[in-house]
Formats: sequence, structure tokens, C-alpha cells
Amino acid sequence: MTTEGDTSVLTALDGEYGDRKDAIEVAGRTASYEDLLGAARAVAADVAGAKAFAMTATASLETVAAAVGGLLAGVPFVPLPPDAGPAEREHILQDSGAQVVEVDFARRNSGSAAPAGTAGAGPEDPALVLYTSGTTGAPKGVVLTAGALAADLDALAEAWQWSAEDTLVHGLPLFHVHGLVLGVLGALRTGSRLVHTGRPTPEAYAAAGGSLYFGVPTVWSRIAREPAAAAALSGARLLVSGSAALPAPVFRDLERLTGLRPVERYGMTETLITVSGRAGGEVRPGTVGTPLTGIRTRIAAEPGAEIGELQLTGPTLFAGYLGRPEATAGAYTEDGWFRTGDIAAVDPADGVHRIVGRASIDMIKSGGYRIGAGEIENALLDHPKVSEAAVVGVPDADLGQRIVAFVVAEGVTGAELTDFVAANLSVHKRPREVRFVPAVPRNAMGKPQKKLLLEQYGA
Ligand code: MLC
Ligand code: AMP
Repeated sequence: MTTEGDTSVLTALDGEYGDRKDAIEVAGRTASYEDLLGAARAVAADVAGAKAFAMTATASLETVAAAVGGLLAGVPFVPLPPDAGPAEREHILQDSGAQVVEVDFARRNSGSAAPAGTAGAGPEDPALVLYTSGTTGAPKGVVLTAGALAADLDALAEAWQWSAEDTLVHGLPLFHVHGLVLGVLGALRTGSRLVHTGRPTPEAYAAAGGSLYFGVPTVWSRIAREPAAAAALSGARLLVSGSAALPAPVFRDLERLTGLRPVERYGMTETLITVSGRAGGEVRPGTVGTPLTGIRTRIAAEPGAEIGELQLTGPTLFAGYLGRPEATAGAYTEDGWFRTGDIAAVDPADGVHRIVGRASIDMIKSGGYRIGAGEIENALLDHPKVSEAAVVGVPDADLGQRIVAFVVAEGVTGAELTDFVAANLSVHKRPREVRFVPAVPRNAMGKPQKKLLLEQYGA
């Protein structure tokens, strides 16, 4: 087998790692690399020449075949969140200009190379367009090149001593960096066997028998609450947490139950993973380690202060927001460093990074999902009974933050508004709580005073 043209990412598919029948398992179905390559070639032939293509990215072999097929064809893949409502789906399709494809995993193109008419993604070519929320407005398409993906996966393989000897287990969604880039393309680049559990439940993680496990903090805290499931992970080599801060108590519970100190890593859709703890290295709870090979970081702090915005440069950075040169330019400093919007501190003794928080109150992380307050507010304002809306993230033991909506409305219930957001945007973007208020407090500029709302909430 050969995968001409796409060797920047799909190293495992070149045959070097043999061809186990169960090289990939997703939600209970298994496939060999040859099966995958056959299905991916069929996708590549279908999408050849398109500007971009999209499919509903369920946790399935079909989604894996789509991602690989896009790389073979050199056509960017736009994974659609399966729980996206019509408004969100329509936005993504319009904005990306992607053609929607159906993938049938049983339909295979045999042959020894990429199908005729397909070029393969070179390092500079866009491979994925992932939609992610800003603080305001609709989600933006983050363009990731094949070269950035490869650079990131190689740096992570080095940091975690991740190899074909590993069995990677996770059950994360396949439309974001964590599940799709690390969790699927990472397995295909390192040659490690992949077990995707369909859903990231403690029971499924326990049953999978992996050496390397990925999870968002919500997944880890649910595992830590089920001691039997946690104990079943004690045979693993490495547990990795990311996408949001891992609470120190969860770290300690995992260590007690599994004998392993989970490694945290930090990243963003726009930058991929840039900072991480190391396998075999010292790991301290509440810290995310040091920059990966090729990444440089700096803290933009006020004189005399130690904490400030984390800024970075390196080969894993995105190629821009699709069709939004101004937003892209705005994401960088004048001297060319990417502004993460995260507030961080670096230990001067060993360079270990600690993420302290977000610069903007309008960026919420719930269950590891990034959710812009503005997007939810706009969705709520689309409801005919809502006249004002202000959305905040409040601390939540399970989700990290949960979405709370303060609304001015009459003749509608909180549950109806929750369902309205879940139906139009995505289920995971629904407010977990709706509070009816007589008015949203605003400053002289008319901006909602969210700190005041949070105080009211706590009171
Ligand atoms: C409830 N449901 C509703 C509903 N209320 N559905 C419609 N309308 C309503 N009003 C039902 C759904 O049908 C669904 O059912 C279920 O609720 C989903 O509930 P949830 O609360 O959303 O899911 P939960 O189990 O709580 O999810 C937790 C989680 C999830 C951890 C599994 O948050 C998750 O997968 N997070 C991962 C996010 C991630 O990958 N982020 C990485 C971003 S990349 P049913 O039947 O389906 O259960 C990144 C870069 C980096 O950050 O650094 O990694
Ligand atoms: P996303 O674009 O969905 O990838 O979300 C990126 C954001 O997730 C970052 O800007 C951080 O705020 C947050 N994040 C990711 N990893 C971590 C981590 N290990 N600790 C704290 N925050 C994290």
C-alpha cells in the first residue's frame, strides 16, 4: 500500500505497521488499515476537485474515512457536529462552501495509490476546516493545513512517547481538534491501535484495555467518581487530559485510584496543542507542562506582573479564519505572535505553564466545548418572546462551567428556551439554566454587566 502525496499525516497507512484486522475500532465496529484506505479512496474519488466537503461527523468509521479521504484528495474536510440544529448547520455549509457527501464505509476503491485526479494534501494545503465560537457572532472556520497537523502530532508523539505499541482509547466527538486530530489522525500517524468508545463513559473506558487514554476534564471527573472503572485504567501507560482545566481534586482522585498522575496538555483549535506535560516527566496538578518542540511562548504581562495573556508562535498554527482576513489579522500581535486570549503564568524555575483563566468573560468552556456567549445570546434573541439576553458561564463540578442565560421574556418557560437553543444551534450549547430578570444590567455604553449578573447569581 502507498498513500502518495499525503505522507505528511497518514504515516501508519503506508503499510509499515502491518495490517491488523482491528487497527481501528469505532463505536463497536472494527476495520483494518486496508479497509479504511479503500473506503477513504472512495471518498477521495467523490470529492476530487471540490472546494471543500462536509459530512455529519458522528462517532463512526464513516467519519474516519471522510477525514482520510479528504487528505488523499487534497480537499479540506468540514466535519458537521451531529447535534447541530438547522441554523448552525446552514451557517457552516454556507460559510465553507462545502459540498455535503454521504460516506458508505462498505464502498471501497481498491488500488495501490490515491485515485486518479486526486492530488493528496501537501504540507501547505488546507486539510480541515473546524468551526469554533468566538466571543460574539457565529462560529468561524479555522483552516488547518496538513503540515500543521503533522507537526503537532509529531511533537505530541515525542512528548508522550506515543508509538505503534500503544492502544489509544477515547470517546470524544469527531468534529473538534481533541477527538479528530489527536484522537484519529494521531493514531494514524503513530500507528497506534485506536479504540473509539462511541461515548466517553467510565464503563467504556474501563472495558477498552488501552495503554493511552484521552479525555476532557468532565470525562475524567466522571471516571474518578466510579472507583471500579478508574481502577481498571491502572494498567495504562498514560492518561492525558485537555480542552479545559483539570481540577486538582480530580487529579488526586485519579492518582489514588489508578496509580497514574494524569498529564495535562493545553491547546486551541487555532493553534493545535502547544504546551504539554511529558510522559515520564514530573507532573504537577494545575499545570500544563512546557511548550512542545517547535513552539515558542511568551506572557504579555503588565510591567511587574507575572501573569498575562499567553501568546505563541510555531509550525502548528492555523492558516487563518476562512474568508475573514480581518479576524485573522486581529488574532495576532503586531510582531506576529498568536494571541490565545488565555491568561497564564510560567514558572521561572522550570518553564512549566499554568493556565489561570480566560481574558474574556464571553468565552465559556462547558464539558470541554468552547461556546461563545454572543452566539447563545443571538439564538435566544431569535425567539419571539425574548427581548433581552445575557449569557454567562458559572462554575460547575461536572462540566467545568455551565451555561446560564439571563433573559427578559414573557409567556415562555425556561425549558422552552433551552429546547429552542438546543434545536437551532447544538444540544451542547443549550443553557443549563434560564433565569428570568426584569432587565439586564448595562453600563453607560449599553453593554451587559456580566460581572454583576454573576454576583446576582451567586447571591
Ligand atoms: C438534554 N438532551 C437534549 C436536551 N437536553 N437534547 C435536546 N434538547 C434538549 N433540551 C440530551 C441529548 O439528546 C443527549 O442525549 C444528551 O442530552 C447530551 O447531553 P449533554 O449534557 O450535552 O452531554 P453530556 O453527557 O453531559 O456530555 C458530557 C461530555 C461532552 C463530556 C460527554 O460534553 C463531550 O463530549 N465533551 C467533549 C468536548 C470536546 O471534545 N472538546 C474538545 C474541543 S477541542 P444522548 O441520548 O445523546 O445522551 C479543544 C482543543 C483542545 O478544546 O485543547 O483539546
Ligand atoms: P477550543 O478552541 O475548543 O480548542 O478551546 C481552546 C481553549 O480551551 C483554550 O483557549 C483554553 O481556554 C482551553 N483549554 C484547552 N486546554 C486547556 C487546559 N489544559 N487547561 C485549561 N484550559 C484549556
